[in-house]
Amino acid sequence: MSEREITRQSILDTDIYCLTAEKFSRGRSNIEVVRTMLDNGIRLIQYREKDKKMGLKYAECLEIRRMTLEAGAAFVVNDDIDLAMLVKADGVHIGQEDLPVEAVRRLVGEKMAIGLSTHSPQEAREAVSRGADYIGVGPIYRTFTKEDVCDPVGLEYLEYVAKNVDIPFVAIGGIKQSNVADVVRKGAGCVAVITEIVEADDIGLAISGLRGAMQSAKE
Ligand code: 3NM
Repeated sequence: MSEREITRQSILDTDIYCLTAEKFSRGRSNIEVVRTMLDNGIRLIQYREKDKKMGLKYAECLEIRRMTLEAGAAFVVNDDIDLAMLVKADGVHIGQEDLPVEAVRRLVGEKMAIGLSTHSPQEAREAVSRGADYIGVGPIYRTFTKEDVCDPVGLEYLEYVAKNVDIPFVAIGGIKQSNVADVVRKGAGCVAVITEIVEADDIGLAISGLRGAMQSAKE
């Protein structure tokens, strides 16, 4: 796959946004899973590990940063702004209860993308006015991967964002090969997935299946 320029504006210019989750990876390490993702053409990776110690997260992020740079892929760190800055990630992804976007911007400077999870039209509007570079839109379907997640917002909220929000967005939550066509038809160009990929017997096959279903929905 050809190299792409990674900027705050272009970070979501790809089809699948893969997130790590070692506890769902069936004995495979995050490094091994990310290697397979990159080898199968994934160009946007988010490091998301809620339960690991900071020292271990730092070591894993350093390695994933090296691997993503080599592959010409973008790298985003979830929650930990210090970690994102230390490893020179392309972006940091935060939630509604984290520091406000304006404060994160003061820390990370003008180059790093800030992604914000949103669950309603009001949160989407606020994300734009606070200066987020992209928003997560979800959970589209029920998910058991994220703890304390709200009820699914369904395709309706996604449709609202596709029609009314001017910054890039990514659909997330319970997205599978079997339902991704509906998500694409409602306007999502990029989908974020955890278990559909990290839990798969064959990660390469899961990626090509999802990609194929997205392509057919676009045709
Ligand atoms: N954020 P899976 S849903 C990390 O709605 C995350 O903001 C969500 O995992 C949100 O693809 C979610 O396994 C979990 O359902 C996505």
